[in-house]
Amino acid sequence: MYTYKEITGQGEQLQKTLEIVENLNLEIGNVDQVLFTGCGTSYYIAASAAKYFQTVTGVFASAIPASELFLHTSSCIVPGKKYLIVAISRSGTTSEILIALDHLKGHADLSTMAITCNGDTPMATAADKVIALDHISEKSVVMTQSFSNMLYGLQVFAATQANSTHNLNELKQIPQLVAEALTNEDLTKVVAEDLSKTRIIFLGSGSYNGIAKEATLKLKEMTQTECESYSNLEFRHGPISIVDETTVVILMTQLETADYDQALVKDIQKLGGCVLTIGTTPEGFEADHIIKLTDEISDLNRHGMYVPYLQLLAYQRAIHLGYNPDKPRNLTQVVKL
Ligand code: F1P
Repeated sequence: MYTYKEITGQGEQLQKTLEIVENLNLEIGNVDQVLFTGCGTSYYIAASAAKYFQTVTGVFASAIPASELFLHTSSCIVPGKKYLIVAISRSGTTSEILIALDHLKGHADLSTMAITCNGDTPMATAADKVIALDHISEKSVVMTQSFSNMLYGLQVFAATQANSTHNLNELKQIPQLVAEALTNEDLTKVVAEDLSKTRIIFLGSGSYNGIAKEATLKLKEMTQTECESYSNLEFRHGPISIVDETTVVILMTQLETADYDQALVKDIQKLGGCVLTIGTTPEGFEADHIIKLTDEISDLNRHGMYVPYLQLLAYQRAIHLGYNPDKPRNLTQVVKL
């Protein structure tokens, strides 16, 4: 199963990504807005990367699905503003991203940067600057290492733009921590293999919301389970009505949201739902299952550590259900229009 190998072998690849991005000269100059874009998993990278970039650099950043950039340009681009478009694609050949880059040329004052796992593609050629992570050559249809490495690469990019030694030093610890993370696979199996839970919800807030969305996509792609994701407290505003004893909520916790997260866990449990938390939690925090991550890395830089658990959970459920995660239904590595 190459999907399994790609999920569990991420630490080494992240180290290589760090070295590549640190050694590139990626000065972006003065821009009003950085617009991160991609499709599917690559769009979810954009969602997390944009929030991270804005927090670390103070430059306004947002994420837009690539198709929106050419279908609804004026809702994404303000005339007269200067943009950096960051195009994200594992393959570098997805139709929407190529159409968007071509379309925007005439519509905005912009420069472009691509991040991809294939530096020799139309997207890389079209962009002014490229982060080429050619060491990631995934066989799996579903994106695993490519998600974690492109997101991590963009975090290192943001920290170097901001000259932020503190953030960079924390990010440098991530490859080793990820390599050590998956030693106990039972931590996710307890939820993945519980088939009495048929409704699965992923919650993450801030720059973790893109990861919650990606976790949902991984589970859908590998198991065709209908699942949902929300920003943590948004879950209370309607979606919580679906909670019952068949529901499991996987909640990404951070130290700065812990009090709110604890109250949310209790509310879900009161309705019969089960909660697995992944993240940093203070002493005394209660949930049905807890995967506790180190708090030596701040909330801002810990993303890479959550990802393998969420990918593994989808993989384990697929195996338990008798599906082949290497051959997901109705999917191809690249979608072309
Ligand atoms: C993006 C993508 C994947 C999805 C599927 C089809 O590809 O939409 O997220 O899982 O395999 O392609 P890319 O633009 O990053 O190559």
